[in-house]
Amino acid sequence: MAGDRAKPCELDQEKYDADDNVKIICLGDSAVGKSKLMERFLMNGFQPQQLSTYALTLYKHTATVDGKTILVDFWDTAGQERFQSMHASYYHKAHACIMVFDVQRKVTYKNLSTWYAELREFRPEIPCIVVANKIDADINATQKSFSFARKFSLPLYFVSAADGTNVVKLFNDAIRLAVSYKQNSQDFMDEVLRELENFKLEQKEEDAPDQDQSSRIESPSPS
Ligand SMILES: Nc1nc2c(ncn2[C@@H]2O[C@H](COP(=O)(O)OP(=O)(O)O)[C@@H](O)[C@H]2O)c(=O)[nH]1
Ligand SMILES: [Mg+2]
Repeated sequence: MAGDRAKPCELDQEKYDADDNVKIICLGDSAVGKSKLMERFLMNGFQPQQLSTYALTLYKHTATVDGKTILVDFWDTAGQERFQSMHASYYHKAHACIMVFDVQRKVTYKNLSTWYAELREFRPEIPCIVVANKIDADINATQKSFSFARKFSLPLYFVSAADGTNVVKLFNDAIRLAVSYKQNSQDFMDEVLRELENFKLEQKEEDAPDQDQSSRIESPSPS
């Protein structure tokens, strides 16, 4: 109805220009676990706002980064991802992206390239974390090589919304990346990549070559 198109204040995106406000978007196919991940992270006292007119859900969160209080809005799709494309306003002013696939469904991994292309069309520079979800359901997933992340030099996290593995780390890192992007610094992104790289090396040294089931970063191609 054209008459009552008054913009709800929740969608006033001007606020994301303020220093203490960041917007983090979540992308990925239907049913990969995007909403479950949000809920898992914000388990205590989250208040999702369903904005059904806009096919999205906002999760509000307050974080402390370097002693500063940051208001974080996580944007979650609510059905529109079925069309493998989001409205431009979804990307508008976003400071970081969490891009999820389901380790049990290969097609959701393949579709990352479509999501990534659309993300870069609207937000060429924002930090993006690739998330392999549901590792609880496929214990061998962490052993597989998911080259997509490496190809684009993106951090890759193996997580489970069901049992909580790596969920808090994922979101806290995403928040730091968003804040650091806002401050025009690549520093934290570099730090995360370095940390993941070291973790990978440590794992390689520590583990028996075949049987390890612990969560680990993807292995580089065999040397
Ligand atoms: N085993 C397992 N199932 C999960 C996990 N995360 C989500 N699911 C299930 O996957 C389905 C889709 O989750 P949902 O969060 O709605 O996906 P979304 O469409 O990406 O938001 C639900 O049945 C969840 O219970 C996980 O880490 N492990
Ligand atoms: Mg959802």
